[in-house]
This record gives sequence, C-alpha cells and structure tokens, in this order.
Amino acid sequence: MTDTTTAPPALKPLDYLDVDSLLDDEERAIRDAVRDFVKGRVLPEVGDWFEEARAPKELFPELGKLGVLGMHLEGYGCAGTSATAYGLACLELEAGDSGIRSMVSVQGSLAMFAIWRWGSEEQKQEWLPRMAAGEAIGCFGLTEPDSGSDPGSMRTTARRDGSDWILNGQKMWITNGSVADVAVVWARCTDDDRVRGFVVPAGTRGFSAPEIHKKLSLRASVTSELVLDDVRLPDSAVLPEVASLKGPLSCLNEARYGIVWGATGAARACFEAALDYAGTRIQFGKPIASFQIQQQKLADMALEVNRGTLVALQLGRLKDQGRLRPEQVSMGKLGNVNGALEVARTARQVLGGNGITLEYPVIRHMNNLESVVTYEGTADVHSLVIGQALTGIAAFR
Ligand code: TGC
Ligand code: FAD
Repeated sequence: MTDTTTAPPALKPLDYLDVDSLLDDEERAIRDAVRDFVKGRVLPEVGDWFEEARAPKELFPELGKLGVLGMHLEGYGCAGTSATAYGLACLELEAGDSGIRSMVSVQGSLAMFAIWRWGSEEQKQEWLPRMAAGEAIGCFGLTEPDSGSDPGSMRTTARRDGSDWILNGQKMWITNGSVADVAVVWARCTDDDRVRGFVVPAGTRGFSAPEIHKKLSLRASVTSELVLDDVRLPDSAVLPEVASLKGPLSCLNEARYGIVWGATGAARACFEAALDYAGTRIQFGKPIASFQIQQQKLADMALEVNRGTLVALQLGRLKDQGRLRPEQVSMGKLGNVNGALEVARTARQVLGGNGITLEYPVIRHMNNLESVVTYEGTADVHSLVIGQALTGIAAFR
C-alpha cells in the first residue's frame, strides 16, 4: 500500500513536474556547471551586449574550457557527452540568451559537425581540436539572399580548375560570419550539379564576411553575409564524404535538436521573471499574482515550460538510443519555439511597462525568439515536414 503519511516533495515552480528526477548524476552535473557559467558570466552583462549589439567573442575560449563546443561529438578534443547532456547545456545557455546558444550551436552542431561527419581525417585534425577549445571560430554558410527555406535553389557555384576549385556566390544571414576563422560553405558544383561542402579559411583571397547591422533580434550575436569572389581552394578543401543536400540538412538536424532544448530555456527565463514580478508588484493593494487572470497566465506559462522540457527530454533519449528521426526534431522545434514565443509574449504583459526595458530579460528573449522561429527552418517549413510525415504528401512545392 502507498504510505500516505509521507508528504510528497514540495513543488518547484521552475520544475513543476520534477523533470530533474529523470536525469542522471552526470546530466545534472553538466547542467549545473553550464547554469553556473550563465549566471556568473552571461547574465550580468547580456543586457548591455544586446543594447550595444555586441557579440562577446571573448566567450569562445571560456565556452571551450566549459566543454560545450562540439560537446556531443566523439574524439578530436570534443567532450563526447550524451545528446541529452548537450541539450541540457543548450537549455541553460539559452536561458541566458539565444545569441549565446547560437554561438555554441553554430560552432558545434553546424561547423564542427559538418567537418566531423563529412570531412577528411586531415580536415578533422586541422580544425576540430582548436574549435572544441574555442581557439578557432566556425560558421556555416547555406542560406543565400534568394535561397532560404529552399536551399536546393542555391546559386553559389564551385567550378573545377585543374585540381583546384573556384567558388563564386553570396551567403546571407550567417551567424558568426565576420568573426569566423573558418567557414563551411555549401555550393553547387558546375560539373555534376551536386551540392558539396567546402572548408574555407577566413583569410582566403576573394572571401569576405561583412556584418549585417540594424538587427532588432539576436543583437548579442554576429550575423553576416559571406561573399565569395573567385575564391580558389585546393582539392583538400572539399568535404569528401557527401555530395548532396543531405550534407547540410544532416547538420541542421543537429542544430535544430539543440534549439528544441534551448527555446525551453528562454521560456523558463521569461516565466521565472514573470512569476517573480507578479509576486512583488502591488496594484489595487495586492500583489498582481493574487488576481485570477494573472494566475491563469502563470499557469499557462508553467505548463508550456514543463511540456517543452518533457518533449526535449524525450527527443534527447531517442537521440541517445540512435532512434531520433528528423521529422521528430521538426515537431520539437515547431512546438517548443512557438511555445516559448507565447510564454515570452505573455510574460512581457505580466511585467507591464517594465516588460519593455532591458532591465528585465523578457523583451530580449521575446525579440530573440523571433529569429529562432525563423532560422533552422521556419515554423511553416517544420509544419510541412510534419505534414509530409503524416500524409506521405510533400507540400513544399
Ligand atoms: P529533399 O529533396 O527532401 O532532400 C534532399 C536530400 O537531403 C536529404 N534530406 C535530409 N538528410 C538529412 N536530414 C534531413 N532532415 C533531410 N531532409 C532531406 C534527402 O534524403 C535527400 O538526400 P539525397 O541523398 O537523396 O540527395 O530536399 P528539399 O529541397 O525538398 O528540402 C526539404 C526541406 C524544405 C525540408 C529542406 O530544404 C529544409 O529543411 N529547408 C529549410 C532550410 C533551413 O532550415 N535552413 C537553415 C540554415 S542554417 C541556420 O539557419 C542556422 S541558424 C543559427 C543557429 O542555429 O543558431
Ligand atoms: P524565406 O524562405 O524567403 O521565407 C519567407 C516566408 O515564406 C516564411 O514565412 C516561410 O515560412 C514562408 N515559406 C517559404 N517557403 C514556403 C513553403 N514552401 N510553403 C509555405 N511557406 C513558405 N543561415 C545559414 O545558412 N547559416 C546561419 O548561420 C544562419 N544564421 C541565421 C541567423 C539569423 C539571426 C537569422 C535571422 C537567419 C539565419 N540563417 C542562417 C538563415 C535562416 O536559416 C533563414 O532565414 C531561414 O531558413 C528562412 O529563409 P528566408 O529568410 O530566406 O525566408
């Protein structure tokens, strides 16, 4: 019989369903280390970084020391943790700021993963240990001005010239572009019409990465164009193990998986701010938390944060078992980012006028999430991926 004399553990508002108890000791230790880093190194300054539109490049070696750059990859100086541990790290980083999680996602899940999965042994030896340590920064160039959701329509070309390759074209909206030491650039090869990846060191003649300014979202993150003007590369620069769109799309699966967790971190931070504010803000002689309509908002936010965390954890467990499908990642990305946006918008209202200042984290997260819902596949694209999985009918074209 159940012992009814023992009281159940107290409810934790930020972990209402006790998801913590579903983690093992190592996962909790990694989560706590990243949470401490964010508390000590990110939260005190991130409002200023956002206001000044400054990406804190100096964090890279610190993130390397923390072990989060390419942390779920094996070998080459990477930590080789579980996918679940990587997800927990993304959650804590994005509870700080989506831009900081983006730095880590692009480095580890896009640039490093592309080299790790599709690169030559020489490319791996040359780049991965330095990238894992945060001594070299990577970026990932897939999107172009006229090819966003439809990367298969890319116009950047790679032409053979003897044993060399000549790259021409333009990439757009590239995270870390202007600060990168190496760019993984995807291009269509003129001889066989196939998409291949190229490892382009930043100093290569003809390569430049002008920064995109006037962003009102992800302001603590660098976003750039990549310009490729007759960039000559040796044959050793091509990623030899893939020659199709499968190459870049496989990297997107990794980064989208991190976003499933990360968005929930941004939501948790907004919920925490709203809960705290509602308990202390007095109107009509009472804390606003005592009004039913505010309690409903708090309940909805708590539900969304917990739902998102459980979805992320299930995807993490599937990934660790080698059973995660891209279509399942799409469901996580769609649901958790939409949910986080809803939480951020609701929290912003709970904070009233204070909700529009950088003194509180909410509007920063809200604005950031407007990028997160667009990059790594828009919400529409992920709906269509799920629709295709459900019906067997592709509705992209
Ligand atoms: P489709 O004809 O379906 O497939 C072409 C080839 O790719 C394979 N494939 C995949 N492989 C691995 N993972 C996936 N998720 C895959 N989806 C498709 C497929 O098997 C095929 O392989 P092969 O060997 O037969 O050639 O391709 P499609 O052109 O019809 O595309 C479908 C669609 C719309 C889902 C895809 O184009 C897509 O996902 N579009 C969205 C583009 C996107 O998400 N871009 C993101 C750019 S990176 C970024 O935003 C970084 S943000 C910074 C940060 O993360 O913080
Ligand atoms: P479009 O594809 O033009 O979409 C415009 C609208 O049309 C959207 O609402 C979309 O959902 C809708 N739409 C498009 N196709 C369909 C369809 N078939 N059916 C229904 N609706 C459709 N890219 C990189 O390669 N590397 C990076 O590091 C990177 N970082 C980024 C950082 C930021 C801050 C941002 C904002 C973007 C970044 N991107 C990056 C680009 C990002 O992946 C694209 O913005 C995204 O894929 C959407 O492409 P697009 O902006 O061209 O929009």
